[in-house]
Amino acid sequence: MNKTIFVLNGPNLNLLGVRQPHIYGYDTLDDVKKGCAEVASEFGLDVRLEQSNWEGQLIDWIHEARTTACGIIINPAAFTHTSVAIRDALATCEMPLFEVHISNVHAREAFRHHSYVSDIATGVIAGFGVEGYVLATRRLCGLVTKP
Ligand code: DHK
Repeated sequence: MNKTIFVLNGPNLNLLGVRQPHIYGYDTLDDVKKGCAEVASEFGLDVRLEQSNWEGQLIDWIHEARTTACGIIINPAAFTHTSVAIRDALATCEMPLFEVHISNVHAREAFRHHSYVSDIATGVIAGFGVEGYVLATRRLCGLVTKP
């Protein structure tokens, strides 16, 4: 079995920690990576965290995940609400898929209420801050390591 969990992040999340901290908090993607890796290691798994502002790059990583990952956690950020291409790429992956949003998208502007990913995801977490990534990691690890 592949032992790597892909944690993919979309546009503007490179600015996590400094971007609108009242919405997204002060933790950085490095903090996210540490938190997820810590949990994954309890299960003998590891984490590859990536971020891109480019849709095509995210799609390339999703394609890579198809053969090298045991599961995907993705925060597509703004692409959540716009990208059929990311949805189609994710739909080709036969592994657990968790969609994470740091903020509660349902309590924000109406255009953030629709996701192209949610209905093909194993689970969705929104509004738990960056803790959402860690919770998704724990659930994913449980799913892929259960006998
Ligand atoms: C992050 C973004 O950048 C927004 O475009 C999404 C998401 C919400 C988040 O809460 O993590 O609408």
